[in-house]
Amino acid sequence: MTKKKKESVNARLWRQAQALMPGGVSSPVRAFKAVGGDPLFFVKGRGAEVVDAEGRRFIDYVGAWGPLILGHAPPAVARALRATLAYGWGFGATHPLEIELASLVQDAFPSMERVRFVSSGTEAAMSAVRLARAATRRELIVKFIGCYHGHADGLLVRAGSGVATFGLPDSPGVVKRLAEKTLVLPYNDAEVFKEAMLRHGERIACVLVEPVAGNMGVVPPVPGFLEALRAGTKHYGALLAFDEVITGFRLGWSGAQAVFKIRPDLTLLGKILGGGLPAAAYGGSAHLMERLAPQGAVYQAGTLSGNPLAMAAGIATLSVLRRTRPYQRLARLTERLARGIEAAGRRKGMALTVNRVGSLWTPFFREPPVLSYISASGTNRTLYARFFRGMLARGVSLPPSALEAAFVSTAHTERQIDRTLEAARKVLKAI
Ligand code: KE4
Repeated sequence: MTKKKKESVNARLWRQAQALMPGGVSSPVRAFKAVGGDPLFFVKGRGAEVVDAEGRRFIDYVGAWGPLILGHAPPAVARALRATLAYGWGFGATHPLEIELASLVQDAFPSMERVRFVSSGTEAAMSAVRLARAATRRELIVKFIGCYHGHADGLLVRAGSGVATFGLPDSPGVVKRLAEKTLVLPYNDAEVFKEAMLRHGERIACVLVEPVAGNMGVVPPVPGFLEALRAGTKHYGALLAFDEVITGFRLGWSGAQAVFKIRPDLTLLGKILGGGLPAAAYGGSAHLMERLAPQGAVYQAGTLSGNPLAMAAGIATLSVLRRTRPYQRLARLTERLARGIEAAGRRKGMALTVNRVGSLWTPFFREPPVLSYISASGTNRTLYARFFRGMLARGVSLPPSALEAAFVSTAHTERQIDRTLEAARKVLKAI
């Protein structure tokens, strides 16, 4: 009689989760489908480390997908949350903490003369698009292949057959005639953008872009690309929206728009803005934002918008960032990590390039350069999956998808970077 293998804690949780939630997750990427194996259940985080349900510890480079730039459970944020909890955490009324966070946002992003808080990046993106359509009285929008702005119908759109064609639904349930209102263009191709604006510019309400792409893996803008978007939108009277949900407060205190010196008409924020709690925002000039209800007629609302707990976590997080400006150290740690992984790949004679911008990084298993969705999606996903699983086995948690950004936090130490490189050298040697 073969003894039934005792079910591990993780396996039990995974079985239970799948019986209750579609795919066993609250967001698809968490299911590890792109890398294989059962997902882990992380139950504790401290600094740059997470602990799974079986007590295994990992150096974490996912950071809850970007919000945790200060690492897990930073004391300053924990203190702010405890203090806020004592007074209750929801009133459905404007709260003084919203004023405090909005003023921090304005300090960082002068282009955001008015800020509207929402609870997710998806909400920020869909609302900004609605506002842009109302303000310009135009229907068409532009997004770029490989960029992700949340799952609102009009943004779950993939490129059509041609290079600059109107979109096709990228998910069942997305209505075709809505998808066709979105022009999907190749990221980092200023010439195709210019041609598209020549043809459609007068009908474009807004051009939405990740100023540094993080959702095809990390792909920086090539010189001139963002400038072309700014010039083209200005020329044709379309609005330029920077989706800084990842880059906001990540690339620097004032995000990508300060790094690249481009003032967008609309900015989307999220992730770090809430310090790990549900908060996001969109904003722009007072003249534009005053169109929003209740001042104007453009409707957008949210029960939990401006939630005091999320505001408190955001204020504490941004206050630490504004005071400490940790960006040079973050970039230096990330550069050392990227160079070390590339060197390990070279020793193995492997095509391996690590894109990095500030504390964002992605290993691509292919020859450089990786500056477009076509080149990013050409990464060897099988090798990435083996790398991912090998690193996990050696106590390093990476994004469970080859086309996502990894994140270094202020909690990562030189020693943890060393340990990560030791693990990478062993894994790359073995795969
Ligand atoms: P949320 O609706 O997930 O809060 O934000 C959507 C969004 C908008 N803009 C950018 C640039 C984003 O990266 C995101 C969400 N990012 C993904 C990971 N790349 C979140 C992780 C997930 O989907 O589970």
